[in-house]
Amino acid sequence: MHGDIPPSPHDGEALHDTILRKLTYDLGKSRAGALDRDWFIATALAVRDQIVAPWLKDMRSTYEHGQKQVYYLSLEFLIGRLLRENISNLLLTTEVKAALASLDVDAAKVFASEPDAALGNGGLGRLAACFMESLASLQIPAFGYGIRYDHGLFRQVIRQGWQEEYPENWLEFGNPWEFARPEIAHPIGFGGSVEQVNGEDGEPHHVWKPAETVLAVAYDTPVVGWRGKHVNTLRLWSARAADPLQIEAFNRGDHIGALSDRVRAEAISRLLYPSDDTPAGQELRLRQEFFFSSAALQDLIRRHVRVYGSLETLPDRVAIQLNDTHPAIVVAELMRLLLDDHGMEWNDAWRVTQATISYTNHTLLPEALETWPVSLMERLLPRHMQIIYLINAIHLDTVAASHPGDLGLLASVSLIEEGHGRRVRMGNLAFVGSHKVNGVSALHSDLLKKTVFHDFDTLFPGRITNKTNGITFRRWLQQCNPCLTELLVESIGPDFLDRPAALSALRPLATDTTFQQRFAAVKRTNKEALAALIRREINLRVDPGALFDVQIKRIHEYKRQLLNLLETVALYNEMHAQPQRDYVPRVKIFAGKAAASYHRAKLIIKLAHDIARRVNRDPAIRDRLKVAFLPNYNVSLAEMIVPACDLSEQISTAGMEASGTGNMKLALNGALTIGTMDGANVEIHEHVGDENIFIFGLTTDQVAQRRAEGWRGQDSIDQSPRLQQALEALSSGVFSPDDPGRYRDLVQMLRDNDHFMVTADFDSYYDMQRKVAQRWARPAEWGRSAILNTAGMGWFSSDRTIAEYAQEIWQVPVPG
Ligand code: 26W
Repeated sequence: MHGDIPPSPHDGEALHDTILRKLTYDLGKSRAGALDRDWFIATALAVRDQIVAPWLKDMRSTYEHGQKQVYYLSLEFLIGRLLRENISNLLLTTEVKAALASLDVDAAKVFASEPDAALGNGGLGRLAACFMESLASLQIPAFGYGIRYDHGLFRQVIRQGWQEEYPENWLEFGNPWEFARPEIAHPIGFGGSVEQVNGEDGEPHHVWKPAETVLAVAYDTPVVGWRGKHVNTLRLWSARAADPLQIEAFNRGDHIGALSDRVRAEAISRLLYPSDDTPAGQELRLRQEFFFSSAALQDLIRRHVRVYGSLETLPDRVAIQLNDTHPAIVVAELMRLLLDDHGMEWNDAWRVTQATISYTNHTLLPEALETWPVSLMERLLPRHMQIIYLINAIHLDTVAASHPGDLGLLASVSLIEEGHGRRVRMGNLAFVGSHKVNGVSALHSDLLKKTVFHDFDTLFPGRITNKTNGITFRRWLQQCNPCLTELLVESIGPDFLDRPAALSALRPLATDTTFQQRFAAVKRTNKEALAALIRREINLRVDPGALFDVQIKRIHEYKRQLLNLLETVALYNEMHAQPQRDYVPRVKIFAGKAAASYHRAKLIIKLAHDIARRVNRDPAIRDRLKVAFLPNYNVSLAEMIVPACDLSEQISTAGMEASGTGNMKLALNGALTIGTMDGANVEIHEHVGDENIFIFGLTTDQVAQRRAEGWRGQDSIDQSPRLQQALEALSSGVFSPDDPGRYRDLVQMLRDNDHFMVTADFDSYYDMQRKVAQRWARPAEWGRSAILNTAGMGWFSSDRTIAEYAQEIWQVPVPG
């Protein structure tokens, strides 16, 4: 069936036997001595065997048919666990569970013992993982390229309410999914000098002589699509020193110095940068970016030349997508490889580069737009800096010719930022080197055109396009919410499993009382599981009958966890002031990590804990309000919280959240959203209908207007007695009796400045939360809205997003 690929040695053998064989011969363990973790590895290896033959077949067929391949370059892939995903996509879930049961092994424990691959910070990294799954599911030949960090995102421990960071060690017991490819090792240069030599053609040629060379070694993980129809590759690079040891130094007795080159080289793939805060200015970060960008290009060029011969045809066979500017150096590196290594003329090389590359922008926040000091670039990547200058000179000449005398325009579209210390603007480099540039929601793409890339949009009309983000429904519905999936299959048939838009067939059932009850029963089951987890993790009892109000995402001021917490305080005050009123019981659930250096975000975590401590123990509140902060948010925790959520908090300052994808996961699983007109909330609002979402707050334009008017937080606070009272409680130490001044500066910041407009949106948020409570008090109405959320989310499948990229950016066919 797979040509000359022999069948897996375990084909035809019961899965039970294969797992046992792996345990015995690959792990060297007996059944009696096996830990859950050992069973996980044995099971994963058995499952992996089933993946290999179709994987090799798909790769071969891509070349045989001359198919164009997509290369998704991302510094982050936030994958989570793979066992449940792989067996689900291979339609082996029942079989694997039965095999483990027959071995007297608890499948749930085996699944839970897989460590999360947390090679990402948040939305951008998780999007890359969803995209890889959708590419395989749509049978589009693709490679993901990234870094195999020894340590992913830090483990968050909460001590006395404060976040502490500890290294995460996902590879500690080995990674059964990957194949090490020590023979695939590309040399990556750093530093040194550029020599000009005269070639045989009499033209000057440039030769970069790096001072230092590090090897990029490939590790491949197969990515299985839905129904196992297609398998792609995630190729992650690990850094190795060219020389593992300086023998001479070692023999001299300098045992540490003998390893210094190796330690320096291998530092490149040691650790994921928690860069949601500010772009890490460290040189190491730039080394990481160049390391994986160059490895990816060398790899795909070698493959292309081997199969197709000439690099002139690169854009016909290769589409390179840059996930934000982290791999933007690819523009200069591809030019260098084409010019210096393959002898192409400048104009041809530029045409090939632009036609091959496209770039996705994920944030408008100015502090997150990458720039690198020219001096650093000149030292680390001297040839690239020359090429960037040349690209810039040609680019600025063209602009000057069409807009004579417009110096402001030249300054704004230059690849170099002049002024205090010259810097290379990676966003501008990515823009000019790409044929398409996209934002990640309709609003965000619109704002790209109006703000950061306004001048570029005028110069290159049509280059900026929108590709609204999506999520893979396999992980975020089928795998994380099997009860709901089963109910949906029973009610509307299995069509939606292959065609997410078919979820709309659910709409007529939204008013069906029996269906509402079944939908609610599924939610209840998921909430009971989450309640048990909350009890286990933070020793807090919560009532699964209460409204589960959820805010799960990175902790950042623009995401406004503080707004949610202030509303919690105001509600708490209200419960004391008006104890006889009817309040719907509510559990406020928070989870998320703060960047280690982001002090205010860490203070917000502390505030959540301080509020929780007081509210949860207050006998006057009884069970009507509970606050739970779940530590160490990651993909696996999200998979527990998402199916159990009633109310999804998407409350960023309008204009600041590029898209959001958690908003999609929660709504898909039947949560109602309370949110601002920001990111993809705008499109979720369109798809689920105005009466099934709670939109509040200032719009992007209103935010901009207030800022222009010199608005201050105090102006809003003066209008709101309720907010005054809440702020007074914080600044006087009601929630921090051990350190009454803990929140004084935070409150003062809200009065003086409040850049994120927490105070401006407070009243409308508070009022909207009361409408949420009213709806909750009418279960049939809530149930109807919840069902209509699930029914309306089909469009937000990452299959739809990827199909749009394929057709409009990559020019690759979407089979089927
Ligand atoms: C300074 C704040 C900040 C926040 C995030 C700086 C940098 C980042 C990341 C590097 C970029 C990122 O993760 N962006 C997120 O990308 C998601 C996928 O497109 C979007 O859904 C999120 O809205 C966006 O914040």
